[in-house]
Parts: sequence; C-alpha cells; structure tokens
Amino acid sequence: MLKLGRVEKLLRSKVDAGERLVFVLVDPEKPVNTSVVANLVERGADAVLVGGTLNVTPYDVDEYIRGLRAKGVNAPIIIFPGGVNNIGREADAILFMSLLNSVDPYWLMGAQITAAPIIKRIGLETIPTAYIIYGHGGAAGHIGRSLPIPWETPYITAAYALAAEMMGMRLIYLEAGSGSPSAIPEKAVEYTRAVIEIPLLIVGGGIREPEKALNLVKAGAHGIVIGTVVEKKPEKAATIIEAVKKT
Ligand code: 1GP
Repeated sequence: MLKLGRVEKLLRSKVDAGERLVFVLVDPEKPVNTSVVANLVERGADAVLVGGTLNVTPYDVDEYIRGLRAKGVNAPIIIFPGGVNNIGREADAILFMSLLNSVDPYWLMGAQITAAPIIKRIGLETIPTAYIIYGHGGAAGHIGRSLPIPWETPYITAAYALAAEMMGMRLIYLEAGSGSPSAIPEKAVEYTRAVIEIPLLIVGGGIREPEKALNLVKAGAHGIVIGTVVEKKPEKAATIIEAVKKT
C-alpha cells in the first residue's frame, strides 16, 4: 500500500481539485527577504522550495526556514537539495531526487545513500523525484554533470519521465536551469504529460513572465517553479502566481 506523506498528499489534492501549483524557490545563500516570501504565499504560492547549489549548510537552511515560519508562512516548506549539505530538519519535506541525466553516478545514487540515513533520523517526509535537466541547465546542470536534453529534441524528456514513473518516482521536475535564457519548451511538457500518469509534473528555470507560465500550464504542467524573478522582481512574481492560480 502506497503511503504518501502530508505534503505530497496536499499537493496531490490540490492538483486533483483542478488547481495548478506555483512553487517559490529561495536560496539561503542569497536570501530573499522572508516578508517577501510570506507575501507571495499569501497571494497564492502553494509551497516554498529551499534550494541552493553552493555555499549552503543545514544551519543556513534551518535558520532561513525558522525566519519564514516567524513571518507566518503556512504553506509547505520543501527542501530542493543542491547536495547533502542542504538537509535541514526544520522543513516539512524534501524532494528526494535523482538527477536522471547526470553522467556521474554520485548524482544518480551516491548522494542519495549518504542522505537517506540522515533523512530517516530526522524524520523528513521524502517525495521521490526525477530531476531532468534540459537545454541551458545553469549551475545545477554544471555541478550535476548532466548531459542536458538538447533544445531541439523535446521528445527525449518524455522517455526519461516514463522511465522515472516506471521506477516508482512520484514527481517529475523538468529543469532548464536557474536564470536560463529560455524556459522548457511547451513541446517537452506536452510529450511528457502525454505518457505519464503521476500527478506532479513541475517545470522550472527561466520563467519570468505570466504568459510563459500559463503556456506551460496549458501544455500540461501541474506546477511551475519561479526563483530568479522572486529574487529580482517580487511584484512580477506575484503576477505570475496570480495568473496561474486563476487557471
Ligand atoms: C531553478 O527551476 C528553478 O532550479 C528556478 O529557475 O531561477 O530561472 O526561476 P529560475
């Protein structure tokens, strides 16, 4: 019998009810003011992802999360780990990820075996996640030694996602890379959504405009992730959230 955790159940129940999700991504290394994040949650963001690729410790993660809670953030706070150094105990859940198109076994399974006993000990909910890097890839693509899916072959994404689902993963995260000049193409989302059954296909990287976010949702994404726009233009981020939540 499949036992889902509280956060995953909540996200699934929203998707089942026809909602589309917005994840606000923050990096404790260049922290967005916690009041700004609290405001975006009030305006409809469904969850906060706490990420960061370099120079992040569990202490930074926990301190930042305590700051969010002190500001009254009541949406799930989920760790989106850049490595085992991101595992804080204050979060509600962690995306337990494998970077499926990494050429380095460390990012496929090595980091996970180091992380698993720690996660078990601190009792964090895990959401088994396939992380798939597309196009630009950004810092995650470089650090994760990925072989990004080329812009012009979106159909390959679907094969990765299908394999992930067949292996029991329950969330697919298509990543163009933080600050990518373009977001994931809609075709990659369409092809992927057409073959999977799991209800959590999320897309991030390079989403800076409400129109792009809406197109990705129309193409079949259950949710989108916004990071850079939250950091640089929080008002614009709010318009993206409001547009997606109206769909
Ligand atoms: C990065 O997908 C996220 O992991 C968000 O990307 O910073 O480009 O919004 P942006």
